[in-house]
Amino acid sequence: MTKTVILGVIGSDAHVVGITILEQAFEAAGFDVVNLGVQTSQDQFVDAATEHDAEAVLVSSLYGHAKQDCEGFHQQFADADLEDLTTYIGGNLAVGQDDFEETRAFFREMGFDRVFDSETDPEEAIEALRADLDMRSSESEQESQYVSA
Ligand code: B12
Repeated sequence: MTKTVILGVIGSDAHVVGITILEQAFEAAGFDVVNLGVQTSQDQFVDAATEHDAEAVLVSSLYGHAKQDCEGFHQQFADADLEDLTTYIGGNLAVGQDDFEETRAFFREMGFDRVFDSETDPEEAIEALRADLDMRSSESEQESQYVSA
């Protein structure tokens, strides 16, 4: 079954080239992509995920304000009963040349399942998402078998 992913650039960020490439790459890989474009609010991500019954949300941020823009992001999904959604973030997530492992740890702590830097090849994210979604569906199949047994 085709999996739907929501894609957007969060906050006031207007860098559009990266998500255009990601949109094309994910579509070519067989995903249904809902591209919310630049300057997307947290509410718009949540509304789109609900409306399209999405499997994953991919957040892009290039201008260095991702930490502020993502505050409360996962709480909003939890409030909408979407806490099981797979969430990725990528781009230039911090201002300047911070140690990316620290940046990754920060966003993982915030609740993102995976955190990618600006050198990421879209294929890497596609492979990761395929693996994560397959894992999730086989886990829930196992759970439902267990529950029904
Ligand atoms: C073009 C550009 C602009 C253009 C944007 C035009 C447009 N509408 O897109 C303009 C001139 C408007 C602009 C403005 C600004 N910019 Co600018 N911009 C760039 C620049 C030169 C290229 C960005 C780009 O298109 N790259 C090409 C695409 C293909 O790569 P990408 O965007 O990185 O995306 C890839 C990866 O990051 C990754 N990725 C991205 N998101 C995600 C998400 C997920 C889930 C995954 C898996 C992967 C992923 O995959 C993408 C595809 O391969 C970069 C520097 C650079 N060389 O990257 C600076 C840069 C991003 N800008 C920067 C800044 C600071 C700004 C401004 C704040 C400047 C200012 N003071 O006004 C403003 C912000 C305006 C705003 N509201 O957003 C900084 C950010 C610094 C930081 N984060 O520490 C950079 C890095 C320049 C720098 N070295 O200082 N910018």
